[in-house]
Amino acid sequence: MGNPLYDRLFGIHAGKNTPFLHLPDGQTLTHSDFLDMAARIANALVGMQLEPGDRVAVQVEKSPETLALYAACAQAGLIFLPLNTAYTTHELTYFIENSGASLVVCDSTNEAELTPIAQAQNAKIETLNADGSGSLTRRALGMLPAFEPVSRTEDDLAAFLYTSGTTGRSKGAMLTQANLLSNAEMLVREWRFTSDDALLHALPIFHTHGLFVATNVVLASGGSMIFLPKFDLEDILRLMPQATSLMGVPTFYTRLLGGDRFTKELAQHMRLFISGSAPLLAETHEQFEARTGHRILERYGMTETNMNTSNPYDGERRAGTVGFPLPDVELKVTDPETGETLPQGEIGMIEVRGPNVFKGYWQMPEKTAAELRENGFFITGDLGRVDEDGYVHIVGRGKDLIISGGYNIYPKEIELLLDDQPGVLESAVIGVPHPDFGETVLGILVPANGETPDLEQIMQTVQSDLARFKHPRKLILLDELPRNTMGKVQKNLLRDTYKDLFTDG
Ligand code: MLC
Ligand code: AMP
Repeated sequence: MGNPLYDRLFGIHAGKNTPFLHLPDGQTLTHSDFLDMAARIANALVGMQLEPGDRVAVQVEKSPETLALYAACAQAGLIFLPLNTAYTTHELTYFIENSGASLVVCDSTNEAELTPIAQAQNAKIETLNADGSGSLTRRALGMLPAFEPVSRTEDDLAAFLYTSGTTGRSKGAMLTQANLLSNAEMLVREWRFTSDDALLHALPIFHTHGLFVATNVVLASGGSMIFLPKFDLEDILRLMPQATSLMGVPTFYTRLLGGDRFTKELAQHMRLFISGSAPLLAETHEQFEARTGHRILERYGMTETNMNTSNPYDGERRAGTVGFPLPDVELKVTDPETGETLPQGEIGMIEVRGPNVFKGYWQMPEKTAAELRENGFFITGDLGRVDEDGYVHIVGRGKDLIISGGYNIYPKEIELLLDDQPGVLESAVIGVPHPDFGETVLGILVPANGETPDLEQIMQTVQSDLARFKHPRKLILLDELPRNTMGKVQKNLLRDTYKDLFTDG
């Protein structure tokens, strides 16, 4: 029967001694080296009695071994569940419990803290460190570099990615093999990736962008990646002449343009710059073209759907738009109240349908039903319009969401924590413009009658519970929150009041 995900992304490279990963220390791993590593890990996983369909929760640094663990899960029919390395133990506990993970893979430094959480639900725990060392690789070393892929169909689950929600509870988006494959193979064609490409890879690999877009596209095309642990301006400037393409969030591009060492000459060998995960300002697009002669190709996607739209490779890449729906993706703009399709040009809710759209939220049938229509259309929560030439414009969000440096932050999750703090009556968390991250988090607190909340103490609690990127950059005290006649907090007024807090001077 085969295993489509493994066969079409990984297995196609069996025996190839062509480069796959160029590492910062100058080492190169061939496709064949990588597949050997993956097969050893797959043998180790099966040796731990993991069964197809089991979840493997992974919070580790970016390394070739982490990618090999992803390949091993595909090969062994396990569901890969990557987690942001910034998540605290408090946050991880929920993901491990909610997913019912059978194995937790973490950095050695977190092993002691996570062991009781894993044990509480009979999950095994293994370690994998940034340098590739750890108990998982020790087990894998003793294994054979060959593994017969477990039979799977395209409809089988391949990965869970947790995405926060407007209620503050994270939901596990269930992605099938078909979701990942259809998108990867489509993007290879749309963006013209070939085995000659070398992608400068500086994104994290625990989200859609770095894993299912960047990595899967390179795998499906047989190209290579210059595989960097994170975005470091010096590394990017040094290595760009060896690359053909870059995928990044808008912060990558504003940081590149922030100094004068990023020049036309440096970008000369590049074929393609792609941006997504957050809005790229038209101004950045224009500055980039003026500096390098390249027009950034902006695309739009999300955890639940992978990529939905893209600016064209050959035609006009229109600044401030996210391009056209991908060939196998249907996109419509609907009235958020009635769900009726709106006339072309009007602003409404973006809905999408296609082989890229996920299967639903893990064990949350009501949430799935609320966002995924029976006819297959997914209600994205993004507000947009389609212009007369068919380009999709994202004009706002119907969901209360902040995107900071490409990471999604749901205010509700932070408000629930702030509301619980001593001396706090209620809170509102908003996103305000930030020169580096696009948006950043501002917390507004209303003190309980006659009390003065201890802001330092509150920040300490926030730090111990929530990942660093979710922390409010500032807490402000206000006597009351602005409300409309229905009693709803008017966040738009707050956003307007504080819009210059981080951008002035
Ligand atoms: C890091 N910090 C952040 C942050 N990243 N704070 C807010 N928002 C972020 N995105 C924290 C750090 O912990 C640090 O804390 C401080 O802010 C400054 O860090 P830095 O050194 O400037 O950050 P850096 O490590 O350079 O990271 C910035 C970044 C990174 C933009 C390069 O966040 C990044 O790679 N973002 C990409 C996210 C991504 O892949 N999103 C895709 C989601 S998928 P301290 O304590 O030092 O002050 C998706 C679907 C789709 O959305 O369409 O693609
Ligand atoms: P996530 O839930 O992390 O997958 O984030 C998905 C969200 O990021 C989308 O619903 C959009 O709001 C936003 N997004 C992704 N790409 C773009 C883009 N090119 N322009 C504007 N917003 C984007």
